[in-house]
Amino acid sequence: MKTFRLNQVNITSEFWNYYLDLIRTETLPYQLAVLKDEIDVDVQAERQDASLPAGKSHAIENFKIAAGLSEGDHFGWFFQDSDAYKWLEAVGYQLQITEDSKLEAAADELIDIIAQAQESTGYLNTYFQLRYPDLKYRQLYFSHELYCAGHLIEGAIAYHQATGKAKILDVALRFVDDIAEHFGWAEGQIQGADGHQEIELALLKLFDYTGKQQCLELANFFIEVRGLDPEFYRKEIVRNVKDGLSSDNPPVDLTYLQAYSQPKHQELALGHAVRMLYMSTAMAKLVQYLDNEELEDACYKIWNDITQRKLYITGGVGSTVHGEAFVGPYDLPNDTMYCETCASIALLYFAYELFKLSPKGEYIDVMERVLYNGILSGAALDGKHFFYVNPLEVDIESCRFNPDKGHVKLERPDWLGCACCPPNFARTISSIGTYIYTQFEDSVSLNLYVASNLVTEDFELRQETAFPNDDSVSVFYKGVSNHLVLRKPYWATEFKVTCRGGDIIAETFDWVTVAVSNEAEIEIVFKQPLLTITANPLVQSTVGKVAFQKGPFVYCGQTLQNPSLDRCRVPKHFQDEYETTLATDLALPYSLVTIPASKVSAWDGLYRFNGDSEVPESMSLHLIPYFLWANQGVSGMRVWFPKEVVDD
Ligand code: FUB
Ligand code: ZN
Repeated sequence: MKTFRLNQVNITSEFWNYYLDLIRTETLPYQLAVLKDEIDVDVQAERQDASLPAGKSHAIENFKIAAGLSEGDHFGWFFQDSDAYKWLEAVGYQLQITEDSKLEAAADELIDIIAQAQESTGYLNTYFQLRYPDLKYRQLYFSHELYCAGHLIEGAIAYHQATGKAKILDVALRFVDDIAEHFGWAEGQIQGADGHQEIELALLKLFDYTGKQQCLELANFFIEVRGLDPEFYRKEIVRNVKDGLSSDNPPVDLTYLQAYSQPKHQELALGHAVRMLYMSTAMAKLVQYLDNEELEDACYKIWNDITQRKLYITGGVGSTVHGEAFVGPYDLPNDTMYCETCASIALLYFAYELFKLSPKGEYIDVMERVLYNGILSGAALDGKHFFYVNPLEVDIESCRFNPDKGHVKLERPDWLGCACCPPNFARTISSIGTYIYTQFEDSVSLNLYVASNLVTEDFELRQETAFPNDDSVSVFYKGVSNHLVLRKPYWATEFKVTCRGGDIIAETFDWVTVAVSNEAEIEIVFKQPLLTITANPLVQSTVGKVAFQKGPFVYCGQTLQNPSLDRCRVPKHFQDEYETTLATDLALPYSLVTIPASKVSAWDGLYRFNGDSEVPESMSLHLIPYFLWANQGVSGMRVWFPKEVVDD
């Protein structure tokens, strides 16, 4: 199995090109200006807590100070460096698909600064270099040094792949050497892992890219060592206090950072959602290189725990702000949830690695769900405003007054003090081309319907479609004999495949396999009706409610179009009585869905006793794709709608 390089996949889809162009021409220049503190933007803390850094980014200034090019102190989170690395990674992906000399020059300038900030040993982390040089690699419980190293590695690979310029890759490789010297099984080496996973998956990418065995071994080491000694972090803290290096003595929460046991023995998605999913991604990646049944089994168990019990319909994960974490099964509150954009991104990565391991449609289904919903909602259509938290229900007054919702923002801020999500969005969407096709031993799968051309040495494959705004896809194939495995999305009805020059040789509920030789033309036609979604009744927050989906998009209602949204009830036995219009009032065209609904009336005071048989008034409920919400100003919003209470 292998994925195709981004420069082999030329995206022609209007929908996706909107994002690709937006990120290259608007988002990345904007993000760079923010990272350089060059523009006046409103940088908000990600949640209500006056002690959190906000107000400016300072990410690039931190590198300049560490490089001796500027003076001052470190500002921002101890992982602020990673914002710049993720930006660089996004630039790397963009340059693989489109030339942009301005962006490349800006990236080169940043790389020069980063390279100068690196110590002669290879170590590179501006927070520790500037603030706590004596604590390097000694506070792994929170330090994020290896997390930042991981993002440096990913950025370096993407940029090297795009430009062939080795400078940043050399920086990354020298840092890896330094890490390999300090961490490992040998006596005197550190036998512990970074509190925030990321290095593991990055090292595996680096192994993929360079073939360096050291990277595979180190990735395996970090996966194996995690949770091996549950006392590791406590001992580290005690040692620092004893050595007079730090007075910090925080309580250690091993579940939060998934170090309560070794990953191969973990079965549940617990703790901080992004950490959990970066780790799971690395686990699923590792078993593609090293046989490890226990680890593989753990991946499937974690996957099932998430998708069967802990996944929001929007592809969001992480039900609580406390620790930005997973909680117990079926606990999916719609209005206090976390659903960090990064967590959905991490779930996309995990899903795709599992798909490569075991090509089942369910992985692509989830991948597509997070992509079109929980990830796209992370950025505004102008590419310059970002959500960190992606709610499924927003009541304006409640968000203003209820401190339990202090993290739920009504509009996407310009930037965030903890800016992990904005550049994560940019790098992930810029690499969309990776997810469309996958090469297996004797077949190519078409995972996502995205108008594009795939060109390899052996064949050319073209998808022509206006999907998601159309119900058909034409596939043109030219090249060696092959099997094309076409995904049958679960949301599509009447999925029909007709071939000219190819034969359908197998069909399951989620795939159609077509044998092709030389040249073939395949026509796929399907329907994307409005689907009503009901959650397992064990999910208390959605009892008696339904949500709507059309094609890959989950829908939501906004108070802007539906002033009585919070009193709205949808028909109990909803049939097909809805209208669809192609709306063009936003930068991207979308299907506006209108359904007949009713609204109940409110009264003065709170309670009435012994019921009341008031007749609800009818209304039309206007629904838009969830990812588009909050693009037209402050608005209440909801994804789940209570059903009408009527006698059967
Ligand atoms: O800790 C680094 C990043 O910041 C995490 O992945 C996010 O959840 C945010 O806490
Ligand atoms: Zn984030």
